[in-house]
Amino acid sequence: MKQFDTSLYFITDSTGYDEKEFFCRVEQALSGGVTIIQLREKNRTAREYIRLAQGVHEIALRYGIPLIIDDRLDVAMVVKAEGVHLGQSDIPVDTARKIVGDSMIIGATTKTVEQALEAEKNGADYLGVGAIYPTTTKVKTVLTSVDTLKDICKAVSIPVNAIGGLNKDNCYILQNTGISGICVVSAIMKSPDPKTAAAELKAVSRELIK
Ligand code: TZP
Ligand code: MG
Repeated sequence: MKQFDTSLYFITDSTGYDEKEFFCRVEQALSGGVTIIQLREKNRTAREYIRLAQGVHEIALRYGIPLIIDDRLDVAMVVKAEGVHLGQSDIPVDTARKIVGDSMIIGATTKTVEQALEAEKNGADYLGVGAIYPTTTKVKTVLTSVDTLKDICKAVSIPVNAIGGLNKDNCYILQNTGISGICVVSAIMKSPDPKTAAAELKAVSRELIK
């Protein structure tokens, strides 16, 4: 059985940072206590994506934290990442599961109970649900209500994480929803102090899910 903790799920965004600064921020976030990390790159060639993934994986392995690759199963396999995250227009979850077998973590983005049940049935290990709040991160998404989030948590037995515009001051609306954790990009990535930001968010998340 795969063991992973989604309580503080950090999604990277290298936009605006050179490689040195990006890796430095990733390391600071890990030292602040993120429990799982996703490399999310939308405008990279496969080779650039692989290079960045290798760099992030090296750091994440030192902290014993699983690396998830967004969108690209091939990149995840090449760098031997612990997992892949698939959206509704990426490789279908059941196809990915057939290719990688049981050991790789597969996450799925879902916005409705139907999508969530389908992803679970097809072999997803966890779900990301949102956007809960409007986000400044570049993404094609619509808002998901807290009621829908709650319904999804009730409907499935795999971990469900909330995502979208979350920061330490606005997570309170996620109380009693049944989530297993929060996903954040900018609250850590754009913080002047990613380590402290991660530590504070982890405390908030642990409080929410206890
Ligand atoms: N999916 C829904 S919202 C989002 C993604 C990838 C971006 C979340 O970024 P932030 O900066 O935490 O709002
Ligand atoms: Mg995707």
